[in-house]
Amino acid sequence: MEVKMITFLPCISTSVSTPAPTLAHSFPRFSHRRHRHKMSSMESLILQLHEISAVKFDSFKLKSGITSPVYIDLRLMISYPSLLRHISQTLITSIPTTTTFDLICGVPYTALPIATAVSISNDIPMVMRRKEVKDYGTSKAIEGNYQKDQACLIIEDLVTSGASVLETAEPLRAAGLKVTDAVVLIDREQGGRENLEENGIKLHAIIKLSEMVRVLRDKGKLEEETEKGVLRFLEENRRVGVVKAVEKSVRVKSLGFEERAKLAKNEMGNRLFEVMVKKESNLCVAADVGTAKELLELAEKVGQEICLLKTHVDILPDFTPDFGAKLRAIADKYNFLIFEDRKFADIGNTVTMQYEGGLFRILDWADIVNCHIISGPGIVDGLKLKGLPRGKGLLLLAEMSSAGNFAKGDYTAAAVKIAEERSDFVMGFISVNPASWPGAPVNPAFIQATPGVQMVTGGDALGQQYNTPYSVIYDRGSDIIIVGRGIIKAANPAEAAREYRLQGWDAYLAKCT
Ligand code: 5BU
Repeated sequence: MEVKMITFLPCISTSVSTPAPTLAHSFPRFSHRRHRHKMSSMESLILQLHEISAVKFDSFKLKSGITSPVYIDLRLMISYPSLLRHISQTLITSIPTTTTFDLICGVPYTALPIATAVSISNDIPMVMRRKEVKDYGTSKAIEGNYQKDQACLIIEDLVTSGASVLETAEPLRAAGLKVTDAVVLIDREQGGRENLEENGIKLHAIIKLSEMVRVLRDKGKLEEETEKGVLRFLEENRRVGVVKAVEKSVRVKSLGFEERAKLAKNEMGNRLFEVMVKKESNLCVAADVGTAKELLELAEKVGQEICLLKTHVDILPDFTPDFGAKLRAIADKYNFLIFEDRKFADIGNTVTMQYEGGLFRILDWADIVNCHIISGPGIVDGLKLKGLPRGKGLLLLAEMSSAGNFAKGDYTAAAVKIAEERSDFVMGFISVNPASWPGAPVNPAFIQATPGVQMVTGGDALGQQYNTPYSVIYDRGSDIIIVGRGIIKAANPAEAAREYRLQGWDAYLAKCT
């Protein structure tokens, strides 16, 4: 492998005032001289980043699908310790003195070494947000020692839309920490500042992408054409970011659950909306426990927090015919509905028997069931034949949460069409990203319920994919979060359910204001 020798420009002095080892850190406000120092430090940083090829100018296809004339890969900085030191010092000294904080947290993964460098050289305690929450051991989303109400500064390497910062802020806030500020090395100026501001986070950026290209052009590192191309790209994409934000606010200012209850044509759909409003809960717990006994105990524990309890009755080895009546009594006591996640998939005639008969007699005790539409609309007609006269409701699987699933595009659109044509029985959908469906927003009479939810994004070893409550409800346009292991494997499921309920409900309220 070719080893490139790089001479670094001198680092800024590391003799910035190290804060006293008390809690609540802040750094002196910049004087004029300090400002000049900051400018030259920024220029030196830009040149160093360019020199190690952390910033490249060409035509790059980004994750979002758009083609960008600039690509930034800050992961490289870990190979250059003096640059990492320089970055961490510049970041921390650029925070205004008015901003105080007790802890810092880097956004995984690229900003973790920066946060660690800041922590060590400034004696500021750090916490770490897990990207994947373990479902064994402590199942903590936040590692490290902290106390409720401490202020935590988020450290990030690069901000585009601000989504990664928000994904880190969310579990920090859920853990009781205050998050009001984030500091970032490079702001791509594509709506991140505005998005974060909307979510109560002030962004402090060291380098703006437009400044970066100007400096590189001034220092003869960039052709005028390239500079112009990048600035044009930024201008166009800045607008895209703003338009998206506007679209979002128009979309989310749609109806609240109270109004939507009136629109629901299915009786159970109407009831579910009303339960949600009454209990201020859009939380469905997926009760995937080992036995019927445990399931009933769990229902008692989380009953007060939920609007729905989701079951997989065929996993319960101790199922007895009185299971339904026992669960019904708990559901009535806490005012939640029962959703058997049966995922019917056969032809109409067969599902009528599977719904009504067999060992489980689902029709007797489940308020809601769901089905695939793989076999065509006849499956819905079959279930409706049995369910409608008894006031039940049906959710169609329009999307799934698992990686590589085939429920997308035309399949999702077909589910919407079938639902529209049978809205007396179909109350809504299992969905993942209904805000992105063609013709969205979907008819608000339908309820959207989304599995694959945990406090942090990630997945399990078998293809499950997790989004956060906020992103599911606010960004992806769903109504109900379906949470299984995030609650049932928690040390205290009742407390975890409460936390998920509050997060889910806050995200819903944010959509309505
Ligand atoms: P988890 O422990 O939060 O991953 O559980 C998710 C639950 O939702 C589990 O009962 C699944 O069977 C269910 N689920 C899902 O995860 N993804 C889907 O697309 C559908 C259901 Br449909």
